[in-house]
Amino acid sequence: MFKKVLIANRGEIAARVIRTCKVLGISTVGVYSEADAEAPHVKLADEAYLIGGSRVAESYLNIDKILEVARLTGAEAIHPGYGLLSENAEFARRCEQEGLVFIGPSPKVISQMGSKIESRKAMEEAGVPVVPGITYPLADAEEAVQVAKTIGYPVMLKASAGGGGIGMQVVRSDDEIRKAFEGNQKRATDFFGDGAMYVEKFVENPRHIEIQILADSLGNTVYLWERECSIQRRHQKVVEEAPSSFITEETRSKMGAAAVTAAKSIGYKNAGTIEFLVDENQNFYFLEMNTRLQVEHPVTEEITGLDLVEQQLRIAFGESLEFTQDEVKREGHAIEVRIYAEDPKTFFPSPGKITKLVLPEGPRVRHELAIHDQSTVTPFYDPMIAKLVVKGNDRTEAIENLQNALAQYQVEGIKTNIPMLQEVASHPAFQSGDTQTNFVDKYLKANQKTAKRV
Ligand code: MV4
Repeated sequence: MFKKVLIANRGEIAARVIRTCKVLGISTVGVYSEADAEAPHVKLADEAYLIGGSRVAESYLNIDKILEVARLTGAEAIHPGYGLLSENAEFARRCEQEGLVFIGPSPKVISQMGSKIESRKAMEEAGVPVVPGITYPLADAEEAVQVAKTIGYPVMLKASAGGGGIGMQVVRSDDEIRKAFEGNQKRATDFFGDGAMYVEKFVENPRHIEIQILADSLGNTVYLWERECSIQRRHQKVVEEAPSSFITEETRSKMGAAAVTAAKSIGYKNAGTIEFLVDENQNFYFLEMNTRLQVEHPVTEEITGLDLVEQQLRIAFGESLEFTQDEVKREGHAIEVRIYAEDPKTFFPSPGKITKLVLPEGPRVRHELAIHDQSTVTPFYDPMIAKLVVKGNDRTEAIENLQNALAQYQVEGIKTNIPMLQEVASHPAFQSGDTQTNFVDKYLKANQKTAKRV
């Protein structure tokens, strides 16, 4: 196993990766920005280095600086966490050039899956179901109108480089496409430096269900069941759970097999996630592939008993998976909620100093923390400050544990979304499993008030 690993990230994910490294006897190198001098991950790492200013462009995205720290400390591998440089093909390539192991797939696979058009094309060729649509960039709005004629309205106009809903719009007529095309293309160009657009059929009331896979460098690939992540607000996930209460055993095994096919067809290596849209009739369609560890990985760990960071490290070191598909466990039900430092009424970030932090305890409660009592939440980074993960023998028990844990959770000094999470957990629609992607707009009071204002 590696002796020393650099963690090119911050917050709860850096702390999470360091924890597993400690268990495996791997020495850890942290990096941090000026704003993060007192952050938990700096204290947890065996050694940590200041790499620049508070803004991510000056520190956590500074490839040269991070590679310099790796060189100086003798780290053998870099774990990128999620966000930041985790899906940056250039960073993965630079690691390779420096003789460092990037804990992730090859740069080629990262860029292929980073393009929605390229990934749709690869999946279609591999026989993985994709939403009906095209796999080449549109020349202009008129071409989009022509394609919409063949697939039928409503369609979705999407940016190939898209993320967070940017450059994406549902359109229901020729005129709407003509009105929407240029604006979305411009937004995609401004945000991603890539204005390639495509269209696909709009799936009504879908669920977002993703399959976790593990693939080693020897060609072994397994799926670790699914996560249901339909409850989102403006493309920010809020609640994730495993298993999904919606899909049948038959859909589950078909989606798992499709995810394994997808990973094998591109020569994937690492932990990875294949996102699918699932419609009301259990039809599923490839949406995109995430070539990193995800925020919501703990729910998969809770039901399988596996440590996904450990698996990533073993795979990156060249080890073979130690279990087969039949040996992957699925036990109980796990739910994760994301705790954001935000005003529950306006949803604006709420930076400040945490004056009191009381965490619920218990055998079925797990915390992933980016904060501690007296720590300061700065406006420079993602406002997610913690994740609460609960388990139960079944979904009902997990929801009960979630409600109890949320009731005991105390954060003072900053505002958090805990009231909104309590509203979700106690909502009859959530409890009955009616968790479609429109859940927040449809059921949550606080959101409905602001939705009208913005
Ligand atoms: C869709 C869709 C319906 N039909 N594509 C949103 C984020 C981006 N990654 C893809 N998204 C969607 N793509 C087709 N063809 C609906 C969404 C969507 C959505 C998907 C998952 C979770 C929440 C969502 C909220 C709004 C729209």
